[in-house]
Amino acid sequence: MKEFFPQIPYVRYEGAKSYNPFAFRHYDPERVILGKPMREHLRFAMSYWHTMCADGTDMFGVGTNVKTYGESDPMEIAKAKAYAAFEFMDKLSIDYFCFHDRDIAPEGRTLGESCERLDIISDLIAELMREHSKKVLWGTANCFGNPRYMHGAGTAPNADVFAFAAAQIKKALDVTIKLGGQGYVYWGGREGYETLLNTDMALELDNLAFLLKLTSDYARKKGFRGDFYIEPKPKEPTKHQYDFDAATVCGFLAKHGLDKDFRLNIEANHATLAGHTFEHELCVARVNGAFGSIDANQGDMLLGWDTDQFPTNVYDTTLCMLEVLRAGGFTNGGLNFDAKVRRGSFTWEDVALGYIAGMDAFALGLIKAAEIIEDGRLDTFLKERYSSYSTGIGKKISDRTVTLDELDAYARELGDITTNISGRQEYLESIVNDILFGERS
Ligand code: XLS
Ligand code: CA
Ligand code: CA
Repeated sequence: MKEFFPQIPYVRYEGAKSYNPFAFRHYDPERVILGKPMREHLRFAMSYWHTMCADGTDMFGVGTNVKTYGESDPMEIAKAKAYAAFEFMDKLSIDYFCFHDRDIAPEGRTLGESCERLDIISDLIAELMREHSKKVLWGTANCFGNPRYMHGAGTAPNADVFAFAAAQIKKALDVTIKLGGQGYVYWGGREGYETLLNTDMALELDNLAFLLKLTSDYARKKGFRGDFYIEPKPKEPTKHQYDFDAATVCGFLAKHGLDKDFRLNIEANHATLAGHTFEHELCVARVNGAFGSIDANQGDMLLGWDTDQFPTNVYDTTLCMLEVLRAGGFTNGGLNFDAKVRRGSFTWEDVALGYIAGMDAFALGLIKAAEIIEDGRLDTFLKERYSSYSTGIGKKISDRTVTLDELDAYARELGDITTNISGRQEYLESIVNDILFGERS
């Protein structure tokens, strides 16, 4: 079998003292944290699009890393790419991958030809999955790249485009089911708008909900047991993306009766673009019973767009993993590296080093989040902060047994409120620092 990446060795855990760049310093797959191996907590996935397809092209220049795998015919490239993908996942100890239909097989001249190409390549991928023991975290359809989707897919003003998108998603679901995918993502792509002068927002949103219902019902009928995810993003490519943030999406799902069947795929970079922290978006998902999966990356606070960088900020990964642990961990979801190296990091070694950095940052985040829970000071503080709801009038509020008249009478007796206690934010932040960098760590 041809080796595509002889320059990348099999990456193993060597411990925090190792200087080997091609070793994990924190990700020790079998190490048990809070009763579960790290591998099962983290469920790392490779994104097929960034890793196997994106070559560094940006609006100012062509690619800097060739990703044709020694072939020139599009279908031969797709086959070689599949072999290369499994070699890469093996070398990085990654168990899952995520893909768009068009990442794995090139679009044909007609929808029929595109579907045939997907059948051929997904047969090969199914075989490679068995051979290499890999799983699909989620699949999706690229309903944004082709010019036909210039005005959106499910929200397009042109009914033919809606029909085309529905058919494309139907096939992407077929392929996801065939490959045993544990999830299916609907990212809004170009589902949004630039100006209300040419947009019927109510019609577009209703159509989008109908498309989700139609296609998710189809998948359930075909026996799909995994999760459907919506992936919030506030802007880019359109000025107003309809799936702005977790709260917007939860409201949309509830309004259209989709909240029972859909969860959220939260991406770190999209959270910060929406003006939220990553952990805020995860918490909104969790408290709405919609926590599902994560696109692991990070943005650049000085840039206003979606840079999809490999996540290396351990403060963020710690607070993220704290949310994941509080949500009870992943069920069908996992950590998909929707991340790419910078254009100037143009070698395959850089791609591998990006994954190692990201996987180690999340492994460390998991270790530290578990320490925060075991330390208990944050949880104790939180419990104490809301303790007024466990006795007296607070207990009655919690039990929902209080009446408005009772609250009125009680409040009139209070005089001025003298029972507020400090929020202690600075102290709590120092506890996090203590756990991240302190003597005990
Ligand atoms: C783009 C999105 C996209 C989805 C999958 O910003 O992150 O890559 O995750 O279509
Ligand atoms: Ca994403
Ligand atoms: Ca992104």
